[in-house]
Amino acid sequence: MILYGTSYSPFVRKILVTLAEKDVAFEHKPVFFHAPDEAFQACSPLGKIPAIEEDGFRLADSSAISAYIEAKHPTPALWPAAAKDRARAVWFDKFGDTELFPVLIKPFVERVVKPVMMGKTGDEAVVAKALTEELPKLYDYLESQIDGPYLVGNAFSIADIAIVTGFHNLRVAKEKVDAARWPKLAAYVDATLERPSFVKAVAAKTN
Ligand SMILES: N[C@@H](CCC(=O)N[C@@H](CS)C(=O)NCC(=O)O)C(=O)O
Repeated sequence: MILYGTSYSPFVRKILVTLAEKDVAFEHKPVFFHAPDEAFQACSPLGKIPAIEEDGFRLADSSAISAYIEAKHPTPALWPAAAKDRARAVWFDKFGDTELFPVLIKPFVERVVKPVMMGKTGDEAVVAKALTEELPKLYDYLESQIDGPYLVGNAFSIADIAIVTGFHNLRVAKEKVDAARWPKLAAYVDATLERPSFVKAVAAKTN
Protein backbone atom coordinates (compact mmCIF):
# COMPACT_ATOMS: atom_id res chain seq x y z
CA MET A 1 0.00 0.00 0.00
CA ILE A 2 1.14 3.54 -0.77
CA LEU A 3 -0.01 6.22 1.70
CA TYR A 4 0.04 9.80 0.44
CA GLY A 5 0.20 12.70 2.87
CA THR A 6 2.53 14.57 5.20
CA SER A 7 2.49 13.38 8.80
CA TYR A 8 1.78 16.99 9.85
CA SER A 9 -1.83 16.30 8.87
CA PRO A 10 -4.10 14.98 11.64
CA PHE A 11 -6.07 13.06 9.00
CA VAL A 12 -2.95 11.38 7.64
CA ARG A 13 -1.92 10.65 11.23
CA LYS A 14 -5.17 8.70 11.69
CA ILE A 15 -3.98 6.31 9.01
CA LEU A 16 -0.37 6.20 10.21
CA VAL A 17 -1.62 5.21 13.70
CA THR A 18 -4.00 2.66 12.21
CA LEU A 19 -1.25 1.03 10.15
CA ALA A 20 1.09 0.99 13.16
CA GLU A 21 -1.55 -0.57 15.44
CA LYS A 22 -2.15 -3.32 12.88
CA ASP A 23 1.53 -3.64 11.93
CA VAL A 24 0.76 -3.27 8.21
CA ALA A 25 3.69 -2.55 5.88
CA PHE A 26 3.31 0.44 3.57
CA GLU A 27 5.23 2.97 1.53
CA HIS A 28 4.84 6.56 2.72
CA LYS A 29 4.81 9.43 0.22
CA PRO A 30 4.50 12.52 2.44
CA VAL A 31 3.02 14.96 -0.09
CA PHE A 32 1.17 18.12 0.90
CA PHE A 33 -2.46 18.61 -0.10
CA HIS A 34 -2.99 19.66 -3.73
CA ALA A 35 0.55 18.48 -4.54
CA PRO A 36 1.08 18.48 -8.32
CA ASP A 37 1.84 14.77 -8.28
CA GLU A 38 -0.15 12.87 -10.89
CA ALA A 39 -0.21 9.57 -9.02
CA PHE A 40 -1.43 11.32 -5.85
CA GLN A 41 -4.02 13.38 -7.73
CA ALA A 42 -5.38 10.18 -9.26
CA CYS A 43 -6.04 8.88 -5.73
CA SER A 44 -7.55 12.06 -4.29
CA PRO A 45 -10.30 13.63 -6.38
CA LEU A 46 -10.32 16.80 -4.23
CA GLY A 47 -6.55 16.95 -3.73
CA LYS A 48 -6.93 16.33 0.01
CA ILE A 49 -4.72 14.13 2.17
CA PRO A 50 -4.65 11.27 3.05
CA ALA A 51 -5.11 9.06 0.00
CA ILE A 52 -3.94 5.55 -0.74
CA GLU A 53 -3.24 3.23 -3.63
CA GLU A 54 -3.02 -0.52 -3.39
CA ASP A 55 -2.80 -2.83 -6.41
CA GLY A 56 -4.50 -0.19 -8.56
CA PHE A 57 -7.22 0.51 -5.96
CA ARG A 58 -7.32 4.23 -5.14
CA LEU A 59 -9.08 5.82 -2.21
CA ALA A 60 -9.19 9.16 -0.38
CA ASP A 61 -10.61 10.19 3.02
CA SER A 62 -9.29 8.99 6.36
CA SER A 63 -12.56 7.37 7.42
CA ALA A 64 -12.97 5.50 4.14
CA ILE A 65 -9.33 4.40 4.24
CA SER A 66 -9.74 3.28 7.86
CA ALA A 67 -12.76 1.15 6.86
CA TYR A 68 -10.74 -0.42 4.03
CA ILE A 69 -7.76 -1.23 6.25
CA GLU A 70 -10.05 -2.64 8.93
CA ALA A 71 -11.70 -5.02 6.45
CA LYS A 72 -8.34 -6.18 5.06
CA HIS A 73 -6.53 -6.38 8.40
CA PRO A 74 -9.17 -7.07 11.06
CA THR A 75 -6.73 -7.67 13.94
CA PRO A 76 -6.51 -5.87 16.27
CA ALA A 77 -9.99 -4.49 15.65
CA LEU A 78 -10.17 -0.70 15.62
CA TRP A 79 -13.85 -0.53 14.69
CA PRO A 80 -15.86 -2.06 17.58
CA ALA A 81 -18.32 -4.82 16.70
CA ALA A 82 -21.11 -4.33 19.27
CA ALA A 83 -23.94 -2.16 17.93
CA LYS A 84 -23.76 0.69 20.42
CA ASP A 85 -19.98 0.75 20.47
CA ARG A 86 -19.78 0.74 16.67
CA ALA A 87 -22.27 3.59 16.43
CA ARG A 88 -20.39 5.63 19.04
CA ALA A 89 -17.12 5.02 17.21
CA VAL A 90 -18.69 6.40 14.02
CA TRP A 91 -19.93 9.40 16.03
CA PHE A 92 -16.53 10.17 17.55
CA ASP A 93 -14.77 9.70 14.23
CA LYS A 94 -17.16 12.22 12.69
CA PHE A 95 -17.03 14.55 15.69
CA GLY A 96 -13.23 14.52 15.60
CA ASP A 97 -13.07 15.23 11.87
CA THR A 98 -15.82 17.81 11.51
CA GLU A 99 -16.25 19.55 14.89
CA LEU A 100 -12.98 19.24 16.82
CA PHE A 101 -10.40 19.39 14.00
CA PRO A 102 -11.45 22.76 12.50
CA VAL A 103 -10.94 24.48 15.87
CA LEU A 104 -8.08 22.41 17.30
CA ILE A 105 -5.98 23.11 14.21
CA LYS A 106 -6.20 26.92 14.52
CA PRO A 107 -3.20 27.42 16.86
CA PHE A 108 -1.10 25.16 14.58
CA VAL A 109 -2.15 27.10 11.48
CA GLU A 110 -1.47 30.50 13.05
CA ARG A 111 1.76 29.63 14.87
CA VAL A 112 3.33 27.01 12.61
CA VAL A 113 1.79 26.77 9.14
CA LYS A 114 1.63 30.50 8.42
CA PRO A 115 4.94 31.71 9.92
CA VAL A 116 7.11 28.63 9.39
CA MET A 117 5.74 27.13 6.19
CA MET A 118 4.22 30.11 4.38
CA GLY A 119 6.32 33.07 5.52
CA LYS A 120 3.18 34.87 6.71
CA THR A 121 2.29 36.41 10.05
CA GLY A 122 0.00 34.31 12.22
CA ASP A 123 -3.03 35.87 13.90
CA GLU A 124 -2.91 35.47 17.70
CA ALA A 125 -6.49 36.77 17.97
CA VAL A 126 -7.65 33.67 16.08
CA VAL A 127 -5.68 31.49 18.51
CA ALA A 128 -7.09 33.28 21.56
CA LYS A 129 -10.66 32.92 20.33
CA ALA A 130 -10.15 29.21 19.66
CA LEU A 131 -8.62 28.62 23.09
CA THR A 132 -11.00 30.71 25.17
CA GLU A 133 -14.32 30.54 23.29
CA GLU A 134 -14.45 27.69 20.80
CA LEU A 135 -12.52 24.80 22.34
CA PRO A 136 -13.89 24.91 25.93
CA LYS A 137 -17.36 23.70 24.96
CA LEU A 138 -15.86 20.86 22.93
CA TYR A 139 -13.53 20.01 25.83
CA ASP A 140 -16.48 20.08 28.26
CA TYR A 141 -18.27 17.53 26.13
CA LEU A 142 -15.22 15.25 25.82
CA GLU A 143 -14.56 15.52 29.56
CA SER A 144 -18.10 14.22 30.12
CA GLN A 145 -17.46 11.23 27.84
CA ILE A 146 -14.18 9.97 29.30
CA ASP A 147 -14.41 7.18 31.85
CA GLY A 148 -11.24 5.12 31.60
CA PRO A 149 -8.45 4.82 29.06
CA TYR A 150 -10.67 4.45 25.98
CA LEU A 151 -13.58 6.49 24.67
CA VAL A 152 -15.64 3.53 23.47
CA GLY A 153 -15.95 0.15 25.19
CA ASN A 154 -12.89 -1.48 26.70
CA ALA A 155 -10.45 -1.19 23.83
CA PHE A 156 -8.47 1.37 21.86
CA SER A 157 -10.42 2.26 18.72
CA ILE A 158 -10.86 4.62 15.81
CA ALA A 159 -12.71 6.87 18.27
CA ASP A 160 -9.50 7.44 20.24
CA ILE A 161 -7.47 7.90 17.07
CA ALA A 162 -9.85 10.44 15.56
CA ILE A 163 -10.24 12.47 18.74
CA VAL A 164 -6.60 12.55 19.83
CA THR A 165 -4.87 13.00 16.47
CA GLY A 166 -5.31 16.79 16.37
CA PHE A 167 -3.96 17.24 19.89
CA HIS A 168 -0.46 16.54 18.58
CA ASN A 169 -0.77 19.64 16.38
CA LEU A 170 -1.94 21.59 19.42
CA ARG A 171 1.21 20.47 21.24
CA VAL A 172 3.41 21.55 18.35
CA ALA A 173 1.68 24.95 18.60
CA LYS A 174 2.78 25.02 22.28
CA GLU A 175 -0.68 24.62 23.80
CA LYS A 176 -2.11 21.90 26.05
CA VAL A 177 -5.44 21.01 27.56
CA ASP A 178 -5.70 22.73 30.95
CA ALA A 179 -5.48 19.78 33.36
CA ALA A 180 -6.98 21.82 36.21
CA ARG A 181 -10.18 22.46 34.23
CA TRP A 182 -10.40 19.24 32.18
CA PRO A 183 -8.42 16.63 34.19
CA LYS A 184 -9.82 13.54 32.48
CA LEU A 185 -9.34 14.92 28.98
CA ALA A 186 -5.80 16.14 29.70
CA ALA A 187 -4.73 12.76 31.12
CA TYR A 188 -6.49 10.84 28.32
CA VAL A 189 -4.83 12.91 25.58
CA ASP A 190 -1.37 12.58 27.15
CA ALA A 191 -1.70 8.82 27.63
CA THR A 192 -3.01 8.26 24.11
CA LEU A 193 -0.26 10.35 22.50
CA GLU A 194 2.25 8.16 24.35
CA ARG A 195 0.98 4.96 22.70
CA PRO A 196 3.74 3.47 20.51
CA SER A 197 1.52 3.81 17.42
CA PHE A 198 1.10 7.55 17.99
CA VAL A 199 4.80 7.99 18.74
CA LYS A 200 5.64 6.17 15.49
CA ALA A 201 3.08 8.16 13.48
CA VAL A 202 4.36 11.47 14.79
CA ALA A 203 7.91 10.49 13.77
CA ALA A 204 6.86 9.66 10.19
CA LYS A 205 8.11 11.82 7.34
CA THR A 206 6.66 15.31 7.02
CA ASN A 207 8.01 15.94 3.53
N1 LIG B 1 -12.54 14.21 5.31
C1 LIG B 1 -11.13 14.18 4.91
C2 LIG B 1 -10.47 15.52 5.27
C3 LIG B 1 -9.02 15.56 4.82
C4 LIG B 1 -8.47 16.98 4.88
O1 LIG B 1 -9.21 17.97 4.94
N2 LIG B 1 -7.14 17.05 4.86
C5 LIG B 1 -6.53 18.36 4.81
C6 LIG B 1 -5.13 18.33 5.37
S1 LIG B 1 -5.10 18.18 7.13
C7 LIG B 1 -6.48 18.79 3.35
O2 LIG B 1 -6.12 18.02 2.51
N3 LIG B 1 -6.84 20.05 3.09
C8 LIG B 1 -6.85 20.62 1.79
C9 LIG B 1 -8.22 21.12 1.39
O3 LIG B 1 -9.14 21.13 2.24
O4 LIG B 1 -8.38 21.50 0.24
C10 LIG B 1 -10.44 13.01 5.59
O5 LIG B 1 -10.94 12.51 6.61
O6 LIG B 1 -9.42 12.53 5.07
